[in-house]
Amino acid sequence: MNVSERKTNGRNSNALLWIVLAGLAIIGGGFLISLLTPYLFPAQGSTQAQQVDNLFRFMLVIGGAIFLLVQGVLAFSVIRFRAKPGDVSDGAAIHGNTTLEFVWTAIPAVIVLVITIYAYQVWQTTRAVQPNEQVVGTVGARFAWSFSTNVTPDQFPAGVELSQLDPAVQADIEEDGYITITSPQLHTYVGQPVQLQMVTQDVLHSFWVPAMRVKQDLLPGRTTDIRFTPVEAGMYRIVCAELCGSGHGNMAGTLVTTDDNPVYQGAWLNVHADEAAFRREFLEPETLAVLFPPEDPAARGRQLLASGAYPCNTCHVLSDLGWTGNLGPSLDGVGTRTQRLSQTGQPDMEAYIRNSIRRPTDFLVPGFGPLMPQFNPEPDQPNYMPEDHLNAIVAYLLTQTE
Ligand code: HEC
Ligand SMILES: [Cu+2]
Repeated sequence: MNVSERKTNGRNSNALLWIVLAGLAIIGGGFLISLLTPYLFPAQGSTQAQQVDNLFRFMLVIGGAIFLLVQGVLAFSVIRFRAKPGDVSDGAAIHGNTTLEFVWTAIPAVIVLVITIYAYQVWQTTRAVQPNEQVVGTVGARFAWSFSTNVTPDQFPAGVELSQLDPAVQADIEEDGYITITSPQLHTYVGQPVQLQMVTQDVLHSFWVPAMRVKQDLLPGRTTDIRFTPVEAGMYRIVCAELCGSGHGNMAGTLVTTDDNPVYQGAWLNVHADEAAFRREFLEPETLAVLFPPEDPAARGRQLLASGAYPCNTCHVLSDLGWTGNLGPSLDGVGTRTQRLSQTGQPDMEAYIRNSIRRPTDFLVPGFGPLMPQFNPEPDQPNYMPEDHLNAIVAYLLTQTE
Protein backbone atom coordinates (compact mmCIF):
# COMPACT_ATOMS: atom_id res chain seq x y z
CA MET A 1 0.00 0.00 0.00
CA ASN A 2 1.59 3.25 -1.07
CA VAL A 3 1.14 6.59 0.61
CA SER A 4 -1.53 7.98 -1.72
CA GLU A 5 -3.74 4.83 -1.36
CA ARG A 6 -3.65 5.07 2.42
CA LYS A 7 -4.67 8.71 2.16
CA THR A 8 -7.82 8.01 0.06
CA ASN A 9 -8.80 5.13 2.35
CA GLY A 10 -8.66 7.47 5.31
CA ARG A 11 -10.78 10.03 3.49
CA ASN A 12 -13.37 7.37 2.50
CA SER A 13 -13.87 6.08 6.00
CA ASN A 14 -14.06 9.65 7.22
CA ALA A 15 -16.76 10.42 4.62
CA LEU A 16 -18.66 7.28 5.64
CA LEU A 17 -18.57 8.38 9.25
CA TRP A 18 -19.93 11.78 8.28
CA ILE A 19 -22.70 10.23 6.21
CA VAL A 20 -23.73 7.95 9.07
CA LEU A 21 -23.68 10.86 11.53
CA ALA A 22 -25.64 13.09 9.15
CA GLY A 23 -28.17 10.27 8.60
CA LEU A 24 -28.65 9.83 12.34
CA ALA A 25 -28.99 13.60 12.81
CA ILE A 26 -31.59 13.74 10.05
CA ILE A 27 -33.68 10.89 11.46
CA GLY A 28 -33.33 12.32 14.98
CA GLY A 29 -34.39 15.71 13.61
CA GLY A 30 -37.44 14.06 12.04
CA PHE A 31 -38.36 12.70 15.48
CA LEU A 32 -37.93 16.11 17.05
CA ILE A 33 -40.17 17.70 14.40
CA SER A 34 -42.81 15.01 14.98
CA LEU A 35 -42.98 16.06 18.64
CA LEU A 36 -44.80 19.18 17.38
CA THR A 37 -47.91 17.09 16.56
CA PRO A 38 -49.94 17.99 19.68
CA TYR A 39 -49.29 21.70 19.12
CA LEU A 40 -50.54 21.55 15.54
CA PHE A 41 -53.95 20.10 16.39
CA PRO A 42 -56.93 20.78 18.65
CA ALA A 43 -57.26 18.57 21.74
CA GLN A 44 -57.91 14.89 21.11
CA GLY A 45 -61.63 14.37 21.63
CA SER A 46 -62.03 10.73 20.62
CA THR A 47 -60.26 7.38 20.44
CA GLN A 48 -60.15 7.93 16.68
CA ALA A 49 -58.24 11.15 17.27
CA GLN A 50 -55.47 9.26 19.06
CA GLN A 51 -55.03 6.83 16.17
CA VAL A 52 -55.16 9.54 13.52
CA ASP A 53 -52.58 11.61 15.38
CA ASN A 54 -50.23 8.65 15.75
CA LEU A 55 -50.43 8.10 12.01
CA PHE A 56 -49.83 11.80 11.40
CA ARG A 57 -46.86 11.74 13.73
CA PHE A 58 -45.37 8.74 11.95
CA MET A 59 -45.66 10.59 8.65
CA LEU A 60 -44.21 13.72 10.19
CA VAL A 61 -41.08 11.78 11.25
CA ILE A 62 -40.58 10.69 7.64
CA GLY A 63 -41.55 14.05 6.16
CA GLY A 64 -39.40 15.92 8.69
CA ALA A 65 -36.37 13.72 7.94
CA ILE A 66 -36.80 14.20 4.19
CA PHE A 67 -37.14 17.95 4.73
CA LEU A 68 -33.90 18.03 6.72
CA LEU A 69 -32.14 15.82 4.15
CA VAL A 70 -33.15 18.02 1.21
CA GLN A 71 -32.41 21.29 3.00
CA GLY A 72 -29.16 19.87 4.40
CA VAL A 73 -27.91 18.74 0.99
CA LEU A 74 -28.99 22.08 -0.45
CA ALA A 75 -27.12 24.08 2.19
CA PHE A 76 -24.06 21.81 1.89
CA SER A 77 -24.00 22.21 -1.90
CA VAL A 78 -24.45 25.96 -1.75
CA ILE A 79 -21.45 26.27 0.53
CA ARG A 80 -19.21 23.45 -0.75
CA PHE A 81 -19.68 24.00 -4.50
CA ARG A 82 -19.99 27.75 -4.64
CA ALA A 83 -18.03 29.51 -7.40
CA LYS A 84 -14.66 30.76 -6.29
CA PRO A 85 -13.98 34.40 -7.10
CA GLY A 86 -12.86 34.73 -10.71
CA ASP A 87 -13.97 31.17 -11.67
CA VAL A 88 -16.24 31.43 -14.73
CA SER A 89 -15.88 27.84 -16.00
CA ASP A 90 -18.87 25.52 -16.46
CA GLY A 91 -19.59 22.75 -13.99
CA ALA A 92 -18.83 19.12 -14.82
CA ALA A 93 -21.28 17.47 -17.27
CA ILE A 94 -23.02 14.63 -15.37
CA HIS A 95 -24.85 11.89 -17.24
CA GLY A 96 -26.91 10.23 -14.59
CA ASN A 97 -26.17 7.45 -12.16
CA THR A 98 -28.22 4.27 -12.41
CA THR A 99 -27.48 3.10 -8.88
CA LEU A 100 -28.55 6.43 -7.40
CA GLU A 101 -31.71 6.51 -9.48
CA PHE A 102 -32.59 3.00 -8.41
CA VAL A 103 -32.05 3.87 -4.76
CA TRP A 104 -34.10 7.07 -4.84
CA THR A 105 -36.97 5.21 -6.49
CA ALA A 106 -36.84 2.17 -4.24
CA ILE A 107 -36.69 4.02 -0.90
CA PRO A 108 -39.81 6.20 -1.51
CA ALA A 109 -41.64 3.15 -2.86
CA VAL A 110 -40.98 1.28 0.36
CA ILE A 111 -41.94 4.33 2.47
CA VAL A 112 -45.22 4.79 0.58
CA LEU A 113 -46.03 1.10 0.90
CA VAL A 114 -45.47 1.16 4.66
CA ILE A 115 -47.60 4.32 5.04
CA THR A 116 -50.34 2.75 2.92
CA ILE A 117 -50.52 -0.35 5.08
CA TYR A 118 -50.48 1.64 8.32
CA ALA A 119 -53.06 4.17 7.07
CA TYR A 120 -55.37 1.43 5.82
CA GLN A 121 -55.22 -0.21 9.21
CA VAL A 122 -56.11 3.10 10.94
CA TRP A 123 -58.96 3.64 8.45
CA GLN A 124 -60.29 0.15 9.21
CA THR A 125 -60.15 0.47 13.00
CA THR A 126 -61.59 4.00 13.15
CA ARG A 127 -64.58 2.90 11.07
CA ALA A 128 -65.11 -0.48 12.71
CA VAL A 129 -68.57 -1.22 14.13
CA GLN A 130 -68.54 -0.75 17.90
CA PRO A 131 -70.69 -2.58 20.43
CA ASN A 132 -73.71 -0.69 21.76
CA GLU A 133 -73.54 2.27 19.40
CA GLN A 134 -75.65 5.37 19.91
CA VAL A 135 -77.19 5.88 16.47
CA VAL A 136 -77.93 9.47 15.57
CA GLY A 137 -79.73 10.54 12.41
CA THR A 138 -77.95 13.51 10.90
CA VAL A 139 -79.39 15.87 8.33
CA GLY A 140 -77.35 18.47 6.51
CA ALA A 141 -79.36 21.18 4.79
CA ARG A 142 -78.35 24.58 3.52
CA PHE A 143 -77.17 25.87 5.99
CA ALA A 144 -77.59 23.96 9.23
CA TRP A 145 -77.13 20.58 10.86
CA SER A 146 -79.85 18.74 12.67
CA PHE A 147 -79.45 15.61 14.79
CA SER A 148 -82.18 13.21 15.78
CA THR A 149 -82.19 10.43 18.32
CA ASN A 150 -84.90 7.80 18.68
CA VAL A 151 -86.00 7.39 22.28
CA THR A 152 -87.90 4.22 23.23
CA PRO A 153 -90.36 4.13 26.18
CA ASP A 154 -87.80 2.37 28.44
CA GLN A 155 -85.58 5.46 28.11
CA PHE A 156 -88.35 7.89 29.04
CA PRO A 157 -87.80 9.91 32.21
CA ALA A 158 -88.91 8.14 35.40
CA GLY A 159 -92.58 8.50 36.20
CA VAL A 160 -93.79 9.05 32.64
CA GLU A 161 -96.74 6.75 31.92
CA LEU A 162 -97.80 6.18 28.34
CA SER A 163 -101.43 6.60 29.40
CA GLN A 164 -100.77 10.18 30.58
CA LEU A 165 -99.69 11.28 27.14
CA ASP A 166 -101.66 13.17 24.58
CA PRO A 167 -103.48 10.65 22.32
CA ALA A 168 -101.66 11.98 19.26
CA VAL A 169 -98.29 11.36 20.92
CA GLN A 170 -99.40 7.91 22.09
CA ALA A 171 -100.52 7.00 18.59
CA ASP A 172 -97.16 8.17 17.27
CA ILE A 173 -95.27 5.94 19.72
CA GLU A 174 -97.49 2.96 18.99
CA GLU A 175 -96.83 3.32 15.29
CA ASP A 176 -93.06 2.84 15.41
CA GLY A 177 -92.22 2.25 19.07
CA TYR A 178 -90.26 5.44 19.76
CA ILE A 179 -90.29 9.21 19.70
CA THR A 180 -87.71 11.19 17.78
CA ILE A 181 -86.05 14.16 19.40
CA THR A 182 -84.28 16.68 17.24
CA SER A 183 -81.59 19.14 18.14
CA PRO A 184 -79.25 21.52 16.33
CA GLN A 185 -76.53 20.22 18.64
CA LEU A 186 -75.16 16.73 18.73
CA HIS A 187 -75.20 15.32 22.27
CA THR A 188 -73.08 12.33 23.25
CA TYR A 189 -71.28 11.15 26.34
CA VAL A 190 -67.80 9.97 27.20
CA GLY A 191 -67.05 6.36 26.38
CA GLN A 192 -70.22 5.79 24.33
CA PRO A 193 -69.48 4.96 20.68
CA VAL A 194 -71.56 7.06 18.30
CA GLN A 195 -72.61 6.28 14.78
CA LEU A 196 -74.02 9.09 12.64
CA GLN A 197 -76.20 8.12 9.70
CA MET A 198 -76.12 11.14 7.48
CA VAL A 199 -78.29 12.41 4.64
CA THR A 200 -78.44 15.73 2.86
CA GLN A 201 -81.60 17.59 1.90
CA ASP A 202 -79.99 19.40 -0.98
CA VAL A 203 -76.36 19.61 -2.08
CA LEU A 204 -73.10 18.03 -0.93
CA HIS A 205 -72.06 18.84 2.62
CA SER A 206 -69.29 17.44 4.72
CA PHE A 207 -69.53 16.70 8.43
CA TRP A 208 -66.30 17.55 10.18
CA VAL A 209 -65.39 17.71 13.86
CA PRO A 210 -61.73 18.69 14.04
CA ALA A 211 -61.38 17.61 17.68
CA MET A 212 -62.74 14.14 16.88
CA ARG A 213 -60.60 13.89 13.72
CA VAL A 214 -63.55 12.60 11.74
CA LYS A 215 -64.83 13.95 8.46
CA GLN A 216 -67.28 12.49 5.99
CA ASP A 217 -69.16 13.81 2.97
CA LEU A 218 -72.96 13.80 2.77
CA LEU A 219 -74.02 12.76 -0.71
CA PRO A 220 -77.41 13.45 -2.29
CA GLY A 221 -79.39 10.21 -2.61
CA ARG A 222 -77.14 8.21 -0.31
CA THR A 223 -76.78 7.62 3.41
CA THR A 224 -73.21 7.89 4.59
CA ASP A 225 -72.02 7.16 8.09
CA ILE A 226 -69.25 8.05 10.47
CA ARG A 227 -68.20 6.71 13.87
CA PHE A 228 -66.35 8.05 16.86
CA THR A 229 -66.05 7.44 20.59
CA PRO A 230 -65.66 10.62 22.66
CA VAL A 231 -63.02 10.44 25.39
CA GLU A 232 -63.19 13.94 26.81
CA ALA A 233 -66.28 15.85 27.98
CA GLY A 234 -66.61 19.30 26.52
CA MET A 235 -67.97 21.33 23.69
CA TYR A 236 -66.57 20.94 20.22
CA ARG A 237 -67.13 22.65 16.95
CA ILE A 238 -68.83 20.97 14.00
CA VAL A 239 -67.92 22.43 10.64
CA CYS A 240 -69.27 21.93 7.14
CA ALA A 241 -66.19 21.16 5.07
CA GLU A 242 -67.78 21.24 1.62
CA LEU A 243 -68.51 24.58 0.03
CA CYS A 244 -72.31 24.39 -0.23
CA GLY A 245 -73.49 27.91 -1.07
CA SER A 246 -73.53 31.44 0.25
CA GLY A 247 -74.29 30.38 3.84
CA HIS A 248 -71.58 27.69 3.94
CA GLY A 249 -69.55 29.62 6.51
CA ASN A 250 -72.61 29.68 8.78
CA MET A 251 -72.86 25.90 8.76
CA ALA A 252 -70.74 25.84 11.87
CA GLY A 253 -71.58 27.31 15.22
CA THR A 254 -70.38 30.17 17.27
CA LEU A 255 -70.65 29.95 21.00
CA VAL A 256 -72.43 32.86 22.59
CA THR A 257 -72.18 33.24 26.35
CA THR A 258 -74.72 35.39 28.10
CA ASP A 259 -74.16 35.82 31.83
CA ASP A 260 -73.19 32.45 33.28
CA ASN A 261 -75.66 30.64 31.12
CA PRO A 262 -74.17 29.41 27.88
CA VAL A 263 -76.49 29.61 24.90
CA TYR A 264 -75.34 27.40 22.10
CA GLN A 265 -76.01 28.49 18.59
CA GLY A 266 -75.67 26.55 15.41
CA ALA A 267 -74.13 23.15 15.37
CA TRP A 268 -72.13 22.12 18.40
CA LEU A 269 -71.13 18.77 19.60
CA ASN A 270 -71.74 18.65 23.31
CA VAL A 271 -70.11 15.78 25.16
CA HIS A 272 -71.39 14.96 28.64
CA ALA A 273 -69.14 13.48 31.28
CA ASP A 274 -71.15 10.30 31.72
CA GLU A 275 -74.48 8.72 30.95
CA ALA A 276 -76.17 10.19 34.03
CA ALA A 277 -75.18 13.70 32.98
CA PHE A 278 -76.27 12.97 29.40
CA ARG A 279 -79.71 11.90 30.62
CA ARG A 280 -80.09 14.73 33.09
CA GLU A 281 -78.81 17.54 30.88
CA PHE A 282 -80.04 16.51 27.47
CA LEU A 283 -82.11 13.39 27.03
CA GLU A 284 -84.75 13.93 29.69
CA PRO A 285 -85.54 17.62 29.10
CA GLU A 286 -85.70 17.09 25.34
CA THR A 287 -87.79 13.94 25.70
CA LEU A 288 -90.25 15.67 28.02
CA ALA A 289 -90.64 18.51 25.53
CA VAL A 290 -91.67 16.05 22.82
CA LEU A 291 -93.85 13.91 25.11
CA PHE A 292 -95.73 16.91 26.50
CA PRO A 293 -95.88 19.43 23.67
CA PRO A 294 -97.52 22.73 24.54
CA GLU A 295 -101.17 22.79 23.51
CA ASP A 296 -101.10 26.37 22.31
CA PRO A 297 -100.10 26.15 18.62
CA ALA A 298 -97.91 29.26 18.81
CA ALA A 299 -95.99 27.85 21.79
CA ARG A 300 -95.65 24.56 19.93
CA GLY A 301 -94.37 26.37 16.85
CA ARG A 302 -91.83 28.23 18.93
CA GLN A 303 -90.66 24.97 20.48
CA LEU A 304 -90.33 23.35 17.04
CA LEU A 305 -88.26 26.17 15.64
CA ALA A 306 -86.11 26.36 18.78
CA SER A 307 -85.45 22.60 18.59
CA GLY A 308 -83.54 23.11 15.37
CA ALA A 309 -85.69 20.61 13.48
CA TYR A 310 -85.59 23.03 10.53
CA PRO A 311 -82.59 25.00 9.28
CA CYS A 312 -84.32 28.42 9.34
CA ASN A 313 -81.90 29.92 11.88
CA THR A 314 -78.90 30.20 9.57
CA CYS A 315 -80.80 32.36 7.08
CA HIS A 316 -83.13 34.47 9.21
CA VAL A 317 -82.87 36.88 12.08
CA LEU A 318 -85.43 36.18 14.79
CA SER A 319 -84.65 37.95 18.04
CA ASP A 320 -87.10 35.92 20.12
CA LEU A 321 -85.03 32.76 19.43
CA GLY A 322 -81.63 34.44 19.18
CA TRP A 323 -81.28 33.72 15.44
CA THR A 324 -78.74 35.81 13.58
CA GLY A 325 -78.83 34.41 10.01
CA ASN A 326 -78.46 37.07 7.36
CA LEU A 327 -79.26 35.38 4.04
CA GLY A 328 -82.99 36.08 4.13
CA PRO A 329 -85.25 38.85 5.45
CA SER A 330 -85.55 39.25 9.22
CA LEU A 331 -88.54 37.43 10.69
CA ASP A 332 -88.86 40.00 13.47
CA GLY A 333 -92.27 41.56 12.90
CA VAL A 334 -93.16 39.25 10.01
CA GLY A 335 -96.67 38.73 11.47
CA THR A 336 -97.62 42.34 10.73
CA ARG A 337 -95.75 42.81 7.46
CA THR A 338 -99.06 43.57 5.72
CA GLN A 339 -97.53 45.19 2.66
CA ARG A 340 -96.97 41.59 1.49
CA LEU A 341 -100.73 41.20 0.97
CA SER A 342 -100.90 43.81 -1.77
CA GLN A 343 -97.56 42.56 -3.16
CA THR A 344 -98.81 38.96 -3.50
CA GLY A 345 -102.60 39.11 -3.50
CA GLN A 346 -102.79 36.67 -0.54
CA PRO A 347 -106.00 37.11 1.51
CA ASP A 348 -104.33 37.37 4.96
CA MET A 349 -100.99 37.08 6.73
CA GLU A 350 -101.59 33.47 7.70
CA ALA A 351 -102.02 32.47 4.06
CA TYR A 352 -98.98 34.56 3.10
CA ILE A 353 -96.61 33.01 5.66
CA ARG A 354 -97.91 29.53 4.94
CA ASN A 355 -97.27 30.01 1.24
CA SER A 356 -93.84 31.52 1.77
CA ILE A 357 -92.80 28.26 3.49
CA ARG A 358 -94.56 25.80 1.18
CA ARG A 359 -93.83 27.68 -2.06
CA PRO A 360 -91.07 30.21 -1.35
CA THR A 361 -90.41 31.00 -5.00
CA ASP A 362 -94.00 32.16 -5.70
CA PHE A 363 -92.96 35.55 -4.39
CA LEU A 364 -89.44 36.73 -3.68
CA VAL A 365 -89.10 39.38 -1.03
CA PRO A 366 -87.52 42.35 -2.86
CA GLY A 367 -83.75 42.29 -2.53
CA PHE A 368 -83.50 38.50 -2.01
CA GLY A 369 -82.88 35.62 -4.38
CA PRO A 370 -84.54 32.18 -4.54
CA LEU A 371 -82.39 30.74 -1.78
CA MET A 372 -85.02 29.47 0.61
CA PRO A 373 -85.69 25.72 0.39
CA GLN A 374 -89.24 24.60 -0.27
CA PHE A 375 -90.62 22.75 2.78
CA ASN A 376 -92.80 19.94 1.45
CA PRO A 377 -95.84 18.16 2.93
CA GLU A 378 -94.94 14.56 2.01
CA PRO A 379 -92.44 12.40 3.95
CA ASP A 380 -90.75 11.14 0.80
CA GLN A 381 -89.99 14.67 -0.42
CA PRO A 382 -86.86 16.58 0.56
CA ASN A 383 -87.24 19.15 3.36
CA TYR A 384 -90.29 17.39 4.73
CA MET A 385 -92.45 19.51 7.03
CA PRO A 386 -95.67 17.82 8.19
CA GLU A 387 -98.86 19.86 8.04
CA ASP A 388 -99.24 20.07 11.84
CA HIS A 389 -95.70 21.45 12.16
CA LEU A 390 -96.46 24.02 9.49
CA ASN A 391 -99.65 25.07 11.28
CA ALA A 392 -97.78 25.52 14.55
CA ILE A 393 -94.88 27.40 12.95
CA VAL A 394 -97.26 29.74 11.10
CA ALA A 395 -99.21 30.35 14.31
CA TYR A 396 -95.97 31.26 16.06
CA LEU A 397 -94.67 33.53 13.27
CA LEU A 398 -98.00 35.39 13.31
CA THR A 399 -97.23 36.37 16.91
CA GLN A 400 -94.04 38.11 15.74
CA THR A 401 -95.43 41.60 15.46
CA GLU A 402 -93.75 44.96 15.34
C1 HEC B 1 -81.18 28.90 2.85
C2 HEC B 1 -81.70 30.03 3.52
C3 HEC B 1 -83.12 29.97 4.08
C4 HEC B 1 -83.65 29.01 4.91
C5 HEC B 1 -82.98 27.76 5.42
C6 HEC B 1 -84.97 29.47 5.23
N1 HEC B 1 -85.23 30.64 4.60
FE1 HEC B 1 -86.94 31.74 4.72
N2 HEC B 1 -86.25 33.01 3.33
C7 HEC B 1 -85.00 32.97 2.77
C8 HEC B 1 -84.90 34.00 1.75
C9 HEC B 1 -83.66 34.27 0.88
C10 HEC B 1 -86.14 34.67 1.72
C11 HEC B 1 -86.54 35.80 0.78
C12 HEC B 1 -86.84 35.27 -0.59
C13 HEC B 1 -88.17 34.61 -0.65
O1 HEC B 1 -89.18 35.28 -0.37
O2 HEC B 1 -88.22 33.39 -0.95
C14 HEC B 1 -86.97 34.02 2.73
C15 HEC B 1 -88.27 34.42 3.06
C16 HEC B 1 -89.00 33.91 4.11
C17 HEC B 1 -90.26 34.44 4.58
C18 HEC B 1 -90.97 35.66 4.05
C19 HEC B 1 -90.48 36.85 4.86
C20 HEC B 1 -91.05 38.16 4.44
O3 HEC B 1 -90.48 39.20 4.85
O4 HEC B 1 -92.04 38.19 3.70
C21 HEC B 1 -90.67 33.66 5.63
C22 HEC B 1 -91.91 33.80 6.46
C23 HEC B 1 -89.65 32.66 5.81
N3 HEC B 1 -88.64 32.83 4.88
C24 HEC B 1 -89.68 31.66 6.78
C25 HEC B 1 -88.77 30.63 6.88
C26 HEC B 1 -88.90 29.51 7.79
C27 HEC B 1 -90.04 29.33 8.79
C28 HEC B 1 -87.83 28.70 7.57
C29 HEC B 1 -87.53 27.37 8.22
C30 HEC B 1 -88.59 26.39 8.18
C31 HEC B 1 -87.01 29.32 6.54
N4 HEC B 1 -87.61 30.49 6.15
C32 HEC B 1 -85.83 28.79 6.08
C33 HEC B 1 -83.98 32.11 3.09
C34 HEC B 1 -84.12 30.97 3.88
CU1 LIG C 1 -72.67 22.69 4.04
